Amino acid sequence: MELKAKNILILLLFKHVILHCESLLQEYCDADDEDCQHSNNDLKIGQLKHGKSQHMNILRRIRNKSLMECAKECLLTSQCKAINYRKNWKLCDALGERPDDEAIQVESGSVYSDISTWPKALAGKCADYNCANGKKCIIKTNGVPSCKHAYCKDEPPETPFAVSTETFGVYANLEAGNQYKCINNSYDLVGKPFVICDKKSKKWKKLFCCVEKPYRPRYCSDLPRHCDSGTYKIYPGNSTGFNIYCDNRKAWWNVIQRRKDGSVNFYRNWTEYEEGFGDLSTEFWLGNRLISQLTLSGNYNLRVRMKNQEQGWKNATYNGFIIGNATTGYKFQVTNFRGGDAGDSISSGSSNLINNGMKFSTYDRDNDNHASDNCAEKYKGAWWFNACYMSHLNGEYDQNLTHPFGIQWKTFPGTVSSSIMEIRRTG
Ligand SMILES: [Ca+2]
Repeated sequence: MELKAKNILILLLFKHVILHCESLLQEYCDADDEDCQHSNNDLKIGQLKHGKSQHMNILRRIRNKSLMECAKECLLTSQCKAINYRKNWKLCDALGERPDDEAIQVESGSVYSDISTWPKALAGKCADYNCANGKKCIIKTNGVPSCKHAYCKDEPPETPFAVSTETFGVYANLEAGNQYKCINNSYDLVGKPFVICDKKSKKWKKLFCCVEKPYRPRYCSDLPRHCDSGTYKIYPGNSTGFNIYCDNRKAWWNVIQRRKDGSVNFYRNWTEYEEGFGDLSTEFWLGNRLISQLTLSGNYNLRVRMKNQEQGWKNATYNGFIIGNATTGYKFQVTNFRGGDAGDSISSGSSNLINNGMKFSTYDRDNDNHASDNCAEKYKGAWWFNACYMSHLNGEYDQNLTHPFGIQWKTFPGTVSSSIMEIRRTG
């Protein structure tokens, strides 16, 4: 009985709202939007706050929607509490929790409406179907409701020394590209001026950082720590600069090699290994010339991170990493093994297999210690071969291969599926 009384009260309230708002609602309906134009008591329309909008916590910004469709999108979207609707732009914002009342601003041409004042029935079969944060309800072709990713559920990342240039606030749709600029011209914007909600990871990605001028890092560790891992141009020595992948994990590391998916062929000749190849965002070899140039310009540590199916990620770190110049055959040297759960497969093992101290070898330049074999040719890669190796991280990418073929690190048994070789300046 109590429930029934409550329902009647709600109906009466809606009726009041509709009578009161109908003329106002009309002006927000498009001429060809029949549903909206002829909304009546069956559609208990929300309370509209004219000339208002919420500029924070915008879960989704959807273009080309009518007001009704906008309310529907909000009902489908998990965590959606209200909408902004801008008639002139046909622009719909599905809004998350309002941080405080001050988050509602004056904005002419916008209406704000709390979603609780709209009938759930607008969402059809999705009306009582709850999706997890970050998702929206969709009706599959067989008529059954289901959830799919629609926005980044986390807060957008911090952007030191930068401000958003989005007129209507930062929004979180999958693939949203929110534009930013640096606070003033004492900063250079490095990268692309966007923060995006990445479609693949469903997480925010910051594609830039604002760095105090002049921007001329000699190596990755000259970058401020608030910059994210990514590709940067560095200028070691008097060089004109080159692009490198900088990894920001507890400290800055310069990445010199990466394997992850077999998308790049690593069976290449001397010149290609000398100049570098591949794609800095996927798989690559930075190039012996540049690795040599970097490591001869200061003291570096080498860290190798590797993953295989059996054991997951493991690592090995070395002090004093140097690659000699071209006349030494890009000779490989580390001072000592510093530690790591992957074990040492560079400077220990059988003396005829230890890679430390060896020249680089490719199929077209046999600098190895094997009298009859060309190790690079035999193992379809290129490395600092002895006769032949304890480690070979430039081997053929094929998860079906087993030792001695494929990508190998002797003290980390199993074929490696991902590897990262990175170096860090220590002085
Ligand atoms: Ca040989």
